[in-house]
Amino acid sequence: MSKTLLERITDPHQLRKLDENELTRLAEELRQRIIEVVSRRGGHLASNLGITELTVALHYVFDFSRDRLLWDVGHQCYAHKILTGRGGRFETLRQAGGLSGFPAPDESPYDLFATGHAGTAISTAAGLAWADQALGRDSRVVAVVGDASIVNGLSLEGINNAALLRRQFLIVLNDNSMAIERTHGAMARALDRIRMTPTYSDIKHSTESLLHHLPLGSEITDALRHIKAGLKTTLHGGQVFEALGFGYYGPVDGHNVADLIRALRWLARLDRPSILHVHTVKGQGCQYAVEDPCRFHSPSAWKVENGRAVFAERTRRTWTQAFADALVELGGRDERIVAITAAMPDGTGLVEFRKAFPRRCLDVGINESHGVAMAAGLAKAGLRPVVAIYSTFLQRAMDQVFQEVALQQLPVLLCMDRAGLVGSDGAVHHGFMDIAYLRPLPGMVLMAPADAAELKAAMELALRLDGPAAIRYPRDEVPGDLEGPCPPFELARARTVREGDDATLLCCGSLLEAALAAAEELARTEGLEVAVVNARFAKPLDENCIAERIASGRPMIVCEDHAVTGGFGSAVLELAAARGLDAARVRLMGLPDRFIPHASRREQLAAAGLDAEHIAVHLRARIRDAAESPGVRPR
Ligand SMILES: Cc1ncc(C[n+]2csc(CCOP(=O)(O)OP(=O)(O)O)c2C)c(N)n1
Repeated sequence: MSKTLLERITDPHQLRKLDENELTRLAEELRQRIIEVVSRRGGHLASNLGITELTVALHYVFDFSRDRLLWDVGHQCYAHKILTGRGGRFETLRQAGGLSGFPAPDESPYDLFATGHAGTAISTAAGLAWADQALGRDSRVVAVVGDASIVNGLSLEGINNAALLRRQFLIVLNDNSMAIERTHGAMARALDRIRMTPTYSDIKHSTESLLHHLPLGSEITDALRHIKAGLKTTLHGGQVFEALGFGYYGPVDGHNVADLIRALRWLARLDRPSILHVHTVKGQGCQYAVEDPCRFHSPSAWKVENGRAVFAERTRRTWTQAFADALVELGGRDERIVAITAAMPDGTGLVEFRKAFPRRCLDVGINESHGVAMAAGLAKAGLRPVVAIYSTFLQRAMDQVFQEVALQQLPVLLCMDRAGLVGSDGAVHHGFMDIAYLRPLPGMVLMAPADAAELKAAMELALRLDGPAAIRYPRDEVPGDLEGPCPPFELARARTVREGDDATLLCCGSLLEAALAAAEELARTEGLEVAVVNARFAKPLDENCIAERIASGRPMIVCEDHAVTGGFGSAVLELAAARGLDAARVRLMGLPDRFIPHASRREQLAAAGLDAEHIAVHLRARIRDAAESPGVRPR
């Protein structure tokens, strides 16, 4: 059987041997391969399907073994991975030990930065361009940025600076008019207007007829200059970029390999910063993904039945759903509540709230710092803003949490989804340090509920406070509710959920279920009685409860789905130091001081020792140590 084009291409240099028809076929084969693997592994689908022709054209025109290619966010790099020698391993996408779903320099020299957060490509590309020029290297630089990411503050900072470069520098604006949902905002409106105008191809054809009337022997470069002039006069949208000092070219049909190659060839030779505006369709070539690009932005595995994608039913509610339900209920009780998302209404669970209260839900685009600063403004004016955000993306807005929110002591509630290990998105998405960066802020109330009822109770308390608060919960299913009714959250009050004299498990957040299982296991197998305390607060601590348990001299293990460095456990040790307590029998279990790669969340928790089994082993060892050396400080 003859090999497919995809099987024949093991190195991007081999693309040059293909003609335009074959390149188009290759783009289609890439698309099919991506659908086949993502439908089994889960991952980013729609954005990757929209960019196969562009990826082929980029690798055809440039030589990225020496030129520089930066993907903004990086979630759209699957075709690039397959073309750069990783096709054979593509099957392992996002699995433990397999390929990452994002650019990964440890996989290939074709991936320059490990990324996953939006808005950075233009800045890093500018740095590379500047350095290459200073070091006398003649590499060409290309940054591919989506229409939603180009409005990110960081992208605009990069554009502002890159425009000053005196050398080739190309930004490819991949415009599919979508972030995860449709994009909003002034830039989206401007890009929409350009969408209404003819494409590069339309203009090229009309320009070509004009060229027939030019004197024979005209150079093709002259012709292209005319095309460019035609584009410039027709499309005022590009004038924004032109005014900033960029050459603007487009829009080009991003699914037409021949047009893309022609435009890229021209731009590769320019010795000034330029922008190529490409129109693509999110989900291209896959009907269900085109029809519902939001659902297929980053789906879990699915099967196709009668042409429709069918997903496995979830047995338990997710934390995101629990948050969504609680917010709708609380929003019904208090009309001052306004919800804010940075381009992630679906992922953060705001869709239901938006349906119920459309005028009280704001999507600010991929602009977390703006979202938080805006929340501060809303709070100052008397509303109760709830910022629904992934822990990892709140990092972007750290300074606004400090200055606009905490320093003013404004009642902004930060609801941090994906706190802790996130599974197959891997190192770039873990919410592993929110406690560490929020804890030093004076007046910040930082809560970690253990089940759905506690999440709602934590939100109720936060919405009664006069100052800032944050609540963290993971990307996971919510555990079954703790026994008995959920007592309301009281500031700095922990909740003891199991009594016992042999040791204490002090747990912050969603690991409580694993901690309880470990305690049950020790009771069942060895008759040991371990107290389990649900801390509820990472700040302010229930100081008396915790200090008493440390002072008892019984072994204590502190568990959290957060970096040990700077986390809840650190706060416990700070308390012990402040009170002059002997903390020799306190042990911290949390995330280690290394980046944790992609795998399932369950695998990651086990690797970090944060599952019931590891907690039980650790607990048993600490109780044994204490029994063997009563009164002696364990080492
Ligand atoms: C700082 C940050 N906020 C939010 C996200 C979540 N996110 C991942 S992809 C995406 C949409 C990106 O849209 P666009 O840049 O237009 O690229 P497309 O997927 O349309 O190709 C979002 C919001 C992120 N990766 N980084």
